Amino acid sequence: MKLFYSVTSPYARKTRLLAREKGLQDQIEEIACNPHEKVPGLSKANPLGRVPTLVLDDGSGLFDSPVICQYLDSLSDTPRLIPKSGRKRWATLRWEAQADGILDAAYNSVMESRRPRHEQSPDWIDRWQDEIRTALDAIELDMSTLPEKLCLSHLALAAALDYLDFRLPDLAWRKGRPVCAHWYDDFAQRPSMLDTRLG
Ligand SMILES: N[C@@H](CCC(=O)N[C@@H](CS)C(=O)NCC(=O)O)C(=O)O
Repeated sequence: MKLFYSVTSPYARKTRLLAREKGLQDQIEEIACNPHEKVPGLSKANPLGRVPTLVLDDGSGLFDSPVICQYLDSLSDTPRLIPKSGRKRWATLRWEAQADGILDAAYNSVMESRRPRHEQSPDWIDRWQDEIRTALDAIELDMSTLPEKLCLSHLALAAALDYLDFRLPDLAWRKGRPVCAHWYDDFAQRPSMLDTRLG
């Protein structure tokens, strides 16, 4: 398998974290690229030209990051990082969707702020950043529901929080959210996190 990723993509980071936590990294050739440029082989596997894109051994492409996570998780049962059924499964996928929603708002806000100033919409940037703050406040209250056992919920949340540190440090997400901050600072020391640092 081949994984197209970029070193700054938090969505790709989530899939790379999952691959490492499952011990699959030796089965995946990671190809670093810039999806904003022409990348040989990427659009054939993913007509949207985005990362992450996983290319299977038969040449077919899988995207986006939630689909790649489901696929990689299905390859082995030890450890299973997405519960197969029941309430735990939906809770895990909800954590992922919430973290990905934070990423969507953060990514949009970063992209918008890179446009020429006269083309930017401060209203949209405010709206996206408000979404992030509201979601983080909800997460702070929900931290006790994060499962003890490692699963996709943790990986998605960590990928989102680290992206905020990386791209939106002025948002100061830790302020007023001590439970989440304490959890993240500990989680960030995992080898999978250190091995996939954004940059
Ligand atoms: N929902 C997608 C988002 C993927 C995405 O937006 N990736 C960005 C990089 S962080 C990208 O490839 N952007 C290039 C483009 O849109 O042309 C996922 O979860 O994989």
